[in-house]
Amino acid sequence: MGVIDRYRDYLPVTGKTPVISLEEGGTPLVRADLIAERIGPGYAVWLKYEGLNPTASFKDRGMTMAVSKALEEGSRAVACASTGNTSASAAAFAARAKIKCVVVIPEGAIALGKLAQALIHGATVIAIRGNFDQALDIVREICEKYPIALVNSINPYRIEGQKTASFEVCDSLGHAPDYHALPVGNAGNITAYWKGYKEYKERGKVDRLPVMLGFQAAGAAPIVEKRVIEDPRTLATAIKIGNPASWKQAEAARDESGGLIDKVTDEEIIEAYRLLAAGVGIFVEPASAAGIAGILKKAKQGYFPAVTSPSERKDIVCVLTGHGLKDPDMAIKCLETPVVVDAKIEEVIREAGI
Ligand code: AN7
Repeated sequence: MGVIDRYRDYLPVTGKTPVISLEEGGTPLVRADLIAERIGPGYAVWLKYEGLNPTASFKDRGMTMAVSKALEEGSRAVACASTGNTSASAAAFAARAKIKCVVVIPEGAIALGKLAQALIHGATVIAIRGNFDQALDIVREICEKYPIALVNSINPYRIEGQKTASFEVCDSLGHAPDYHALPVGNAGNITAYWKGYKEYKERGKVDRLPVMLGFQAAGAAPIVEKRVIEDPRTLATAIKIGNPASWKQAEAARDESGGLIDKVTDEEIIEAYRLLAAGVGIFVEPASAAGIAGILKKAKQGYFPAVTSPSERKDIVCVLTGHGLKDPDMAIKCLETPVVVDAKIEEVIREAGI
């Protein structure tokens, strides 16, 4: 069952809404003691593994809503600007809905897996000589002038679908976490999680709210630096965004929850990326490691208070937004290439150190 059918009572859908679903959501919440040990005694770290959605990123939750509502409202085409994952998701759901999908991306700044997805799902892909923020401006204007539904996260239905992830976190834990950490790019995800947590509390499903911890890449940290970044830079291409569309909402989530939005360097991101893969067994794309890099950085700074009683476990949920196979180039780039030997057993044994 997809997120619309599972959480229908919390979503702006009716019996007349044509549900376009790829059975998104229902992703696991994986405990990661290796990370928790680095936070401190009494802490548990849970990884919401959103890379296990149908197009391998968290975007599918919002996209099922956006495309279903676009279809309900009579649109025959959807469009988005994207750093990659939104385009992959939009292309897949549009294919399922049998409508046209136009995606505008920054040339040369999209991970290979994401571009392959958009193309194979049949989207019309246009690369601009410019960055994500310029692509979004163009698509916004096109959708104002033509009968095409904009499916970036400024589309309120995207946020509605996306918020189901916080319901799942609460349903899995049996309560809201103490802290909720995630990467921040265009800031739709942090906006949606916060909305979801608040709604679950209003409906009496949980009795508290988490502290929201958002992390931007240091070279693309407009919210942290309180200014638009004209030329954002980071190897985490998914969050290479200089002027987030949901800037204000992200600040509201931070302030209302008593949380923070901080930045992590590319080195810290890659360190967390490798730790997740080699130490925890979960392969994510670099942007997804920003949340882990962030909590490790905050732990080193003494941000997390000591837990005094063993019965008072504190839960940190970290969202892993996209699968590592989205960006295979990055994994290969930061590792040594395999040694090549002659096809002889002795040579393989020697190199393997058996
Ligand atoms: C893996 O696909 O903006 O703060 O166009 O792909 O909600 O933007 C992707 C963003 C984090 C940031 N992790 O989320 C796009 C796009 C991954 C992402 C983010 C993105 P938001």
